[in-house]
Amino acid sequence: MDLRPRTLVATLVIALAAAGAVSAHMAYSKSMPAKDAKLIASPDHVQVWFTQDPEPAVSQISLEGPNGEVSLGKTTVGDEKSLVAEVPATLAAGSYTVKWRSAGDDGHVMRGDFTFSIATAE
Ligand SMILES: [Cu+2]
Repeated sequence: MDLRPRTLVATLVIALAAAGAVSAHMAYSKSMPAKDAKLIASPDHVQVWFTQDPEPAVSQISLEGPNGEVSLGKTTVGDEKSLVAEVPATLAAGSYTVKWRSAGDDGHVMRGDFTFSIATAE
């Protein structure tokens, strides 16, 4: 390793930037229904797990279906760094997109979405 001061500083800057990029933002970890799941019955809730504890004040789960926006219950914090929202009505067959918005340790609001489908309604 080159131990000249300029090289050391450059190496340190690169190392810090890399560490920041890895740890800064919260991210989707898993969900129920799972991403790309093909269900045969309507789920009674949607739950999304993250890599950090979700901040309740900015957290929201919403759901779009074949007939537009589906109203969900209030988004609440669940177990093990998750958000949960009840699905009050039985969902018809079709393709659905879950959209989430939340923030983790650094306070940056992150958004993401994933889809699942229901083959037949119950
Ligand atoms: Cu961030």
